Amino acid sequence: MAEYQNIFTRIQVRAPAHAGVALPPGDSPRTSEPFFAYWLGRIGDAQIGPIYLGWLGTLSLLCGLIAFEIIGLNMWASVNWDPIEFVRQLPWLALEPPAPEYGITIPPMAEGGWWLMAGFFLTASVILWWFRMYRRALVLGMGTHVAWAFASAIWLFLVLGFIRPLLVGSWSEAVPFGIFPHLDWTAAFSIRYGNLFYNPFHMLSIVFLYGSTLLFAMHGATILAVSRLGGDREIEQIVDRGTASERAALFWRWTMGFNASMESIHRWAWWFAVLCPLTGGIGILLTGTAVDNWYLWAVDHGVAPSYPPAFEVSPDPAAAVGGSQ
Ligand code: 07D
Ligand code: 07D
Repeated sequence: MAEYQNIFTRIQVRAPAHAGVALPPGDSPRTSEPFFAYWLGRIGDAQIGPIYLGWLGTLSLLCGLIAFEIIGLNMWASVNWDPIEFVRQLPWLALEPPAPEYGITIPPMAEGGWWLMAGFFLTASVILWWFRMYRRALVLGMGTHVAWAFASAIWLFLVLGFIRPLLVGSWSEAVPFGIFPHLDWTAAFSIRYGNLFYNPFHMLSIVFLYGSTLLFAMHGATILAVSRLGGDREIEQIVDRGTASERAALFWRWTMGFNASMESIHRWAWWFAVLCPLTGGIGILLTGTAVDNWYLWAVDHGVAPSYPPAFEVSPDPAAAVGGSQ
């Protein structure tokens, strides 16, 4: 018997390439001749394609490409079109949102207009991709769980770059495009609003982020540990007694007194993943709208101790004279 105790898939099942179920009338045909890739077969299914592109997929890729081009060309322009500098400085380059004086008006192209346009196309791309996932799931007779999990990430994305800037009346509050610049934004946002660690929704989001990795580790490890007994054949395992899956359940009942079921573990995974950006989005939405300084909020609510009044300084730097500039 082949051993499954390996980080790679040990067994590749090869059947003649299969195009998948028939599509309903009105759907586009699937594109590309299927082929097999041995190394991809080591981490997944070796058959590549055919892919369903359809008009939603095509439009989404097109919008994504436009956004990517706008961002890339602006970054390239920012180094005077020098290709070497572009590659060298790429992680530090940015396409920044408009300055605060523009509020939520449409600024000149070079002063944030490109940022607004890139944001528009990126958002269109993400939303079109969402509809694609939703529609493909329906066509396959599946539930739409993947689309709703994706919607949760899109919620945080929209809060960060669109909904919250609208609520506070300024595009300048939104995230810049750029690898390190968006990290600088994240750090600056936290400091500007009094330390995001004291935002209870940031706390919740972290719970679900860490919780997701823990659950993923537990589930992945458990199934791998019983895959030599057929534990990866989940459907038979759910309905049968005395299976590898039952042994896996027993392992957890013996070690921590409780076990998920083959069905419930996937519901746990779904909820943890979904709640991470969902709670995160709520936290960001409350920042600068309902709460201006999370540290002072935490002091008020008995979460953090206040600093001793040793110095004659304002407890809220943002409220000090000139603090908002
Ligand atoms: C592994 C699936 C594959 C996806 C990948 C990402 C791009 C961006 C475009 C330069 C897990 C593809 C990346 C298309 C290139 C341009 C214009 C998913 C996997 C490989 N971040 N963030 C990263 C995005 C925010 C934060 C990396 C996007 C918030 C921190 C990558 C968004 C805040 C750190 C990236 C977004 C925030 C990162 C790796 C959108 C708070 C890191 C991502 C659309 C949530 C890490 C240098 C990854 C890093 C990192 C992309 C939003 C914080 C560039 C697309 C504003 C603290 N972020 N991020 O693997 O190494 O995700 O940064 O909202 O430390 Mg970010
Ligand atoms: C970004 C959802 C949008 C992504 C979409 C994907 C493409 C690319 C291309 C496939 C990730 C679109 C994809 C366009 C396609 C290809 C190739 C989800 C995104 C739609 N924090 N923090 C979080 C921690 C601090 C800050 C969440 C830890 C500091 C800000 C998470 C620590 C400061 C924000 C989290 C820590 C700070 C966050 C994100 C530790 C900085 C947010 C969850 C140990 C100094 C975001 C409420 C997520 C949030 C967020 C973790 C520290 C700032 C749990 C572990 C105190 C401003 N932080 N953080 O799912 O929701 O992101 O906050 O120190 O906005 Mg934080």
